[in-house]
Amino acid sequence: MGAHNGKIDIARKYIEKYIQLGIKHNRGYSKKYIATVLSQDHPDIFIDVEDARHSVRRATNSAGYQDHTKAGEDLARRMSLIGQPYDELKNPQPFIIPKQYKKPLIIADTHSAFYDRLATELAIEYGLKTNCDSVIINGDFMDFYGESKFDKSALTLDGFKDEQEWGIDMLRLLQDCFGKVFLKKGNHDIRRENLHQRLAAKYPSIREMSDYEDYLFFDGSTVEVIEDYQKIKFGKLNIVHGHEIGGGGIHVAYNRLNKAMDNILSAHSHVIKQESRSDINGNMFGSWVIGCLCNLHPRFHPSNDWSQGFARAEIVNSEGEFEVHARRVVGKVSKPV
Ligand SMILES: [Mn+2]
Repeated sequence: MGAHNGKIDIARKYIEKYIQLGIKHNRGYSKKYIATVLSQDHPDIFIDVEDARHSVRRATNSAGYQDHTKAGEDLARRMSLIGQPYDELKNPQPFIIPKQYKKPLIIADTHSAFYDRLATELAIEYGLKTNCDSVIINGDFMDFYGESKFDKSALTLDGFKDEQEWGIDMLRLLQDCFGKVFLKKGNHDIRRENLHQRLAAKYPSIREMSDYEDYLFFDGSTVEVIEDYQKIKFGKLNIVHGHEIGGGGIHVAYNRLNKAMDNILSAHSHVIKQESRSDINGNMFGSWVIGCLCNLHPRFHPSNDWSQGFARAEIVNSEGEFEVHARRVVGKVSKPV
């Protein structure tokens, strides 16, 4: 027994402890993790993490850890020493619109600097006229064009500060008009965070960043932010921005209905489409793609088949059944789709 065996003995004790913890909590601890704890607990014995890792490896290569897995405890022991999967979703549960909100105006794809003033005004006006009690911004409220991977002019890069002011002013207007704002992040809203994460990997000093609530904060704000991967439940209607479930193409409403296999309202594609289907039992499901509120011919995508539109939804009974009233912007007015 020399110093070397002492190292392996102590590594074995830790490994056994983490195997038992792993079995108990149904999770795994990597050898690196165990080595890190070992070297922190025993700086007198292990020079560094690599030194501890060497002992952990030697210990786990010996009998008792390399048994061929038959079933049951052998397999559970082996799985306890395999690292956890990466778990990045903060709250993967759906966001449920509280029952007190029964008539939301639903808008999407304003894209901040590229928003269309008239279309946005028509949407707000319609929401006010129909007594909407809240507004759901269904993604791509902001654009963050300056942070896209496409080439851009210095002018658009320079607009970052104004963009933040636009976001705050628009949210404040919507809250004043409807009382409550639900702000779901779309693929453009998260550009800011994505860029920051890429930079933070290089420059750890900038790891801290404001979250979306803080970035768009104003005095008296009760805006609720919904993550980009989180779906919204409004009674029996599922609401997603669109990028979360894919299913684009010409038949976007049909494709998203097939993906969801349930009622679905989405945006993201900047077109207006509707589809409905019945299942084998006669239950009917609908799909609404609501169009955008941005400029139809922005410089980054001048020719396209986009349409401007918006919708309102309404809960009609205690079962959570609902109606969707979709609107299309035509000239200077909005009309039912
Ligand atoms: Mn989008």
